[in-house]
Amino acid sequence: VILVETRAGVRTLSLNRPDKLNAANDALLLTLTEELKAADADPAVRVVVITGSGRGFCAGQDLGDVSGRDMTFTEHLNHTYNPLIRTIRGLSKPVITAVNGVAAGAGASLALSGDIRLWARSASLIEVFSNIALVPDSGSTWFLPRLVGYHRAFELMALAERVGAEEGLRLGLCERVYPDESFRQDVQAYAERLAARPANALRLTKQALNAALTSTLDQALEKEAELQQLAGDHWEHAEGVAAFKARRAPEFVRE
Ligand code: LHQ
Repeated sequence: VILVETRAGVRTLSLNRPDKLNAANDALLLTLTEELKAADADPAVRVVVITGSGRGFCAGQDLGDVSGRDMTFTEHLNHTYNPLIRTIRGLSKPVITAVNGVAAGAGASLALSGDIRLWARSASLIEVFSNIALVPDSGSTWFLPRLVGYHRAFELMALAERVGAEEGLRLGLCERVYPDESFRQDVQAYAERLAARPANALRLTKQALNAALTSTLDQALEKEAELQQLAGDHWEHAEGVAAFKARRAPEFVRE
């Protein structure tokens, strides 16, 4: 259900149920979460990419796989989707969600959960939940209003309208849009560029930003002062300063 590939410090995890636009079943969600944890623990991995096989990114919950299950909705979310989203947000390495096609329902939440969101020109996002009279889950109620404000978020959720790449970029649902033809190469090149950045500093930056999203200014200032000490004590900082003084490019990757 998940294809795993590592190239030049970039671990790519591909959702692999292309016939169903990578709709999620338990096996897909639990395997993806395990693979993310494995990538976090592997020193050869500096950046993680989550993408989809075939023409879709992820169509959300596999609706053919829900009837007759012995779990409540609450139990199901706490067992599969919520640990996945927490793992992405808590990962010590940058996670790129490379949205190659449609991202719907929990698949839209997954698309929004990355630290960097790269979309193919033909990608789209649908907060599709209200089509089946459910509420947005897997973090959509948290991510989307922070990106577009309450009102646009409510409208997108209430009408379940498809947001294409151009509008997605304008609304801040993604950082970059690339042509379909070169998407996978463009994502790999972007990820390799990110992989050359100082990993410790980025880990601490992710920590600081995540904390700041729910903190006061005072708390953010305190957190920055605490984390700056950890960054400043690390060899990466010495290397950055030495490279600046020597007018050369810093080398942040040490095998
Ligand atoms: C699918 C699916 C799908 C199965 C396309 N399942 N087969 C959490 C916890 C507990 C319960 C419930 O939910 C959740 C969170 C959620 O994610 S709820 C939201 C669930 N997702 C949906 O409601 C999306 C349903 N799909 C769609 O609306 C459309 O398929 C989209 C807009 C994603 C794509 O439309 P098209 O590009 O026109 O493709 P298509 O509809 O033709 O789909 C292609 C195939 O994929 C098709 O199968 P077929 O055998 O006919 O080729 C679909 O049946 C299948 N598929 N989504 N979620």
